Amino acid sequence: MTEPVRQRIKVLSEQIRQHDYNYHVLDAPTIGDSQYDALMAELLALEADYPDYVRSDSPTQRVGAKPDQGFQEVTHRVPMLSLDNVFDAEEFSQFVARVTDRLDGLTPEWTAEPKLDGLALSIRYEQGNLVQAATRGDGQSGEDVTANVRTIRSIPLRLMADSIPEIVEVRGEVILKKADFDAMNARLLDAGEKTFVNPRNAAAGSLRQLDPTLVAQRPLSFYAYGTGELSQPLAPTHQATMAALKAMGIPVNPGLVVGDAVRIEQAYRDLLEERDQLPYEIDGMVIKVNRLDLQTSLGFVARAPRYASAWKFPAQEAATRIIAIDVQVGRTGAITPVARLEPVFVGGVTVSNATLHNFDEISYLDVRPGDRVMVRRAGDVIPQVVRVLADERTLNLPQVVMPLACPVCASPIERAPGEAVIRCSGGLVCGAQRLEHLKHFVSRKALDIEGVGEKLLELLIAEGLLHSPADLFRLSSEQLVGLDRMAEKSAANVIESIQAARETTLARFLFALGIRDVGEATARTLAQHFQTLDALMAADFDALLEVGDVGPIVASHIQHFFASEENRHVIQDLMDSGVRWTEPEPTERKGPDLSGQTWVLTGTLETMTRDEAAEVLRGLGAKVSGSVSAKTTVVVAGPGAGSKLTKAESLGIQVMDEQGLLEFLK
Ligand code: JCF
Repeated sequence: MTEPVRQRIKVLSEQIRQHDYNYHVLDAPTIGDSQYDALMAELLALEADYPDYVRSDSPTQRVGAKPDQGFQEVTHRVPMLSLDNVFDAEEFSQFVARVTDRLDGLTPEWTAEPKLDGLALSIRYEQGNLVQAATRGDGQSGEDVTANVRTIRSIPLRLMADSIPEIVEVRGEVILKKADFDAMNARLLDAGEKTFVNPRNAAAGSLRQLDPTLVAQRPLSFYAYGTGELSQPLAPTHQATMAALKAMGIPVNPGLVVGDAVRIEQAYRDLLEERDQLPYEIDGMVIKVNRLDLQTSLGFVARAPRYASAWKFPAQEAATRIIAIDVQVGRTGAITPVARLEPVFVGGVTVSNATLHNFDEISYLDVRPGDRVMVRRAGDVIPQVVRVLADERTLNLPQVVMPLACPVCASPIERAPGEAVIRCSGGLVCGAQRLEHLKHFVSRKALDIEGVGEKLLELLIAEGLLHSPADLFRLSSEQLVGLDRMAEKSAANVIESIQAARETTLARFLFALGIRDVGEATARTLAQHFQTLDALMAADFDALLEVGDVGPIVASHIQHFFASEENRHVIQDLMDSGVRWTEPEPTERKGPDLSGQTWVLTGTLETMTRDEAAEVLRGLGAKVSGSVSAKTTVVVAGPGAGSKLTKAESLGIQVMDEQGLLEFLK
């Protein structure tokens, strides 16, 4: 009678193990969360009824008891090495030259992988079972964190492959993915607990938490990057070692590149570009000699191997001092506090301003002018103040007070219930809002008026020549000459480009109006859905909700916008000034139907810009994405295409060049 139960427990355990592997290692789950939960629930119920059948490697047995006295010390049988660093292409070449020299001129093959910014961990398997996990410590000995590591879902409690060496030590990095970090901090904040300053600290703090039940609630991940003690070799190269670990059920970083030094240098540039899109934080790229026998013959100096190096990225956080806190008024009246900084080099550029988002953020951070702070700049994102270096505040600094009136036009300030943002109520009466509004109107993705920039707009506003967008179309070159020392020829050019911009599209026009929350993509969807401006203006709330990606908030912003007498006047004025577009033809499309397809454009195109190509593809129903994944239908690659092309090739996705695209569209 109990044999079927034992059998069922075994089957369930194996199924769950397989699903863990599909999810964490292959990144390709075959069932949904609720089905997974159901399997787990059935197993838990059976084990509760038959405690004798509970095995220590059962998927239910990840959370164990708290160790009595702190963590035990573990001596690493093979030391855990750290890495030497290089910081630029020059130092990278020197590293390559040094290694090549030591190999008597043999040109080695290299590997490159993202350098995960987490916490190094060694996991020991004996007869395929996880028996011990230890932190790096000083490289010679670390702390026994086995009970905590058992709670990490992506780490198998038992290895999967058929023939496994008696002893396998896996070395890798424990990390928190960016999304998991954000969610975890939000939860901690909700619970009134202390939050972590970055994913690395959160991963380290979680792993060194004494109570495994608490660790189990922290969404830690693990990626292997090598091995420690092995009772027999796994493979002859680093690349093959990673493949062997993956086959045993260990997650390995998917971003491994293999090639000569030129290929590695290209991989560095690609990775730097992709950095912000990756789901986890990285602080550089690890470069290794691929062949393990060559690694061994190169040996190591002090605590780092000669065969490897970390090519570091520019730091994304740096300390500096706040000189002052100013406020800026945006296009929609939103008032944003801005920190003026002592210039600091961070994220690859010198930064002297950082956003503080809103006044709630200022009180939350308790940041004051004069404070030393950490500033973060990631990719194209606006630099931000992430925390105050509280220990370094020596004087009594004044707190920032929230303004009651707009600092530009003195109109009263409003705050919508439940919103953190405060806004100037002045609308287009406010000079700052008017300037931002006009800047947006002429910008590249709106009416795209070349030659009209912030400086000229400021001058025109100051001269009283520009109140609303339509005023632009009434300007004459005589009015421009002399402004900002503008010559007749350039004044004529500006007027010409303003006049040319009257010919536009409905999508661009809608975007240019600057309706709150109506970005480029929403404007395009609205134009496609309603076809005409009149139809959109006549749409009621429910009709707006029928549009994909328009929710109640956006719908109410749209209604609010068109309900305003003043806005309707601005629109009429623009039409009267000759702004026009050809209404899209309702059904007929000139080209293949690309509905449901996802296209990616990369590299440079010659006969058109990428934006123009994207517009054509969207017109045919395709979605145009910035990154390549298994869901990508076609990648169009021009000269200079990098990692996106490589990825498309490795995923077997159709690739075409510009010529191919033009043929295809015919
Ligand atoms: O991703 C990492 N942080 C990382 C660290 C990757 C590696 O391949 C490493 C490492 C530390 C030491 N390899 C060694 C030998």
